[in-house]
Amino acid sequence: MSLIYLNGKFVPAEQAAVSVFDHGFLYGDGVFEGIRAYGGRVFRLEDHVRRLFDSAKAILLCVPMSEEEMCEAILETLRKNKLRDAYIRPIVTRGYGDLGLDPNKCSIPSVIIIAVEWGAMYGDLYEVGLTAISVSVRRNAPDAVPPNIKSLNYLNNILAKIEANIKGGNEAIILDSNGLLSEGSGDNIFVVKGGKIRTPHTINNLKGITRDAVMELAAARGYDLFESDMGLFDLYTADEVFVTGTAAEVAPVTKVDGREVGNGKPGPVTKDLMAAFRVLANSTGSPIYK
Ligand code: PXG
Repeated sequence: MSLIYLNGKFVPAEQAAVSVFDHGFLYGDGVFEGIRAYGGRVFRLEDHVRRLFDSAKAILLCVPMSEEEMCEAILETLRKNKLRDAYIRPIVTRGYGDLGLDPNKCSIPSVIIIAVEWGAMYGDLYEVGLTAISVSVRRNAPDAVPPNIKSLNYLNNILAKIEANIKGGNEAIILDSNGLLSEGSGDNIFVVKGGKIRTPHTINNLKGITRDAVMELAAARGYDLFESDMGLFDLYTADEVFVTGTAAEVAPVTKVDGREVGNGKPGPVTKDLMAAFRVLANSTGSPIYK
């Protein structure tokens, strides 16, 4: 039975509960992170915790602990559960309030950390590649719910995922209201054309930590990589497309809206970066056990 960190205590999973009056539940008023541990090390722990605190700051939510304390609580949750390869989900909600949406009625945020054993997300799709579908639902505008906030309100992404599921895709490609590429339902997107790698600016997507890592790896390997606005045409005519995310890692996309990407197989740049990411993820990170 796994142990959940709940407001400073470790509680057996079946007893780990928050109130139905928690505004995280009532309004999606809260923030979260998705973090991986590989072989006893947490990948980019400080970056994830920084983003969690940035998301909280953007919604004027004060996390009742320091970033260092949050890192330590995450490591302790992994130790309590004797985990080495894991998926970690820290959550901070507005906390207990009344049925009104005013966050001022909530005095104490809830802090939860869930950690579970976790392997690869897409199985043999890493060899075959994902089938992606551009969906009709648009990414939240930066002046609505900024897509940079990893908030507990994921309905925009869930609607996109539902549409991709219905249309037979493994992942959704979401455009913004101007028709520019933003991201997948849970990952960032990269396009390779003529040896150059491009990814959207982060105004309309989550500032992905895997995205950052892949950009660093690409630079170190001498690839020409830059951020740019792109549309469906760039996807349809790409040599290679891949997505990046904590869950997805680096995953090839070999079909978009019925069009084969390149020759319909994962391309050389994608494969190179997949391998480089695997090495990085398995050789760096904050040690769980000293
Ligand atoms: N965009 C969105 C909307 C995300 O939710 C990413 C990009 C990639 O960011 P990172 O920092 O992880 O490289 C995410 C992260 C899941 C799952 O269960 C999804 C994410 C993370 C963990 C689990 O599908 N998405």
